[in-house]
Amino acid sequence: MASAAAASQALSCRPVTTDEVARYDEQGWVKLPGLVSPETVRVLLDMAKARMGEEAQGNAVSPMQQPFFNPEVSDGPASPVLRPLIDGIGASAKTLMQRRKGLGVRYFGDSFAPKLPAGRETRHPGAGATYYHQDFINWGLDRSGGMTFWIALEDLAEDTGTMSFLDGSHRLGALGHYRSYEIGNDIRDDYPEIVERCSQIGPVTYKAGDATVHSNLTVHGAGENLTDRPRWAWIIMANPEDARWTGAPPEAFLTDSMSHLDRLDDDARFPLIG
Ligand SMILES: O=C(O)CCC(=O)C(=O)O
Repeated sequence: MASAAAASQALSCRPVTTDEVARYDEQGWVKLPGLVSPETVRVLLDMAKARMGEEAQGNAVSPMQQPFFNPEVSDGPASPVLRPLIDGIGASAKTLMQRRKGLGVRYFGDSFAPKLPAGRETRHPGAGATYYHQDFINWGLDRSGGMTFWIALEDLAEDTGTMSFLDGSHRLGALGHYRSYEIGNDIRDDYPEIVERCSQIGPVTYKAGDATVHSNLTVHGAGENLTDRPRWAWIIMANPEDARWTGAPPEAFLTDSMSHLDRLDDDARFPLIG
C-alpha cells in the first residue's frame, strides 16, 4: 500500500527537453531518461501492487481481451496524489504536440500495464507479445496528435518484453485497426514495406523512472515477458483538446452520452492537463 507519507507527497515529472521534442518529431517516439523520480516510481508501484498484488493478477479480469498486458486503471486525475504528475505529463504532451498556441491537451486514460510472465499459468490475458500496431484507429478519434507515455516502474531489460518502435512510421498515415490485420496479428505482415522503410529500434532498456513516449501513429510492439516476474509499467495517454469522436466504437472509452463528432470535453473524464 502507498504509505501515508508517500501519499502526501506530490508526485511530479521533469519537462521534456528541446532535443527530445526534436527527436519525437523526427522519429515518432523518444526515450525520456529519468522522467519521474525514484520516489514517484515507488508510489506508483505501491499503488499498482495494492490493486493487483505482487504477481499482478489480483485484479478483476479486464473485458478488453488483449495479450499485451493485464490492464488496471489508476485513480487518474481525480487523485490528488496523481494529479500533479498527470499535469506535468500534460505539459510535456503539449510541448511535444507542437499545435497552435492556446490549444490544450486532454487526459485520455491511464493504466498500470504489467506484462505477465509468458511461462506462467494465468487467468488473465496479458502474458503474450504485443504485436506491432498503431494506436490511432482504435482510439476512435477524428485527428491524430495523441500520444502515450510508457513509464518503467522497475529496471526493465529486453527479456521482460519492453517496447520497440518503427522509427518514422508516424509519417506513413493510418495503417489499419490492430484487430483487423488480414494476414497475421501483426501490422508488419500486412505492410512488409514499413520494415524496409523504417528501422526497428528496441527492445528499449529502461531504468526505473525512464519512459518512452510514442505518437498514436507510430508503429510499436514488444516481445513476451520471458522472466518469472511481472513487467511493471504505467502508461498514460493524452490527446489534443480539439479531438472529436468519429462515431466508431473505441476500446478506450465509453461513448454512451456522446454523439458523432463530439469533442472529448467531458471535464470529469477527459480533463485539461496541459
Ligand atoms: O506495454 C505494452 O506491451 C504495449 C503498450 C502499448 O501498446 C501502448 O502503450 O500503446
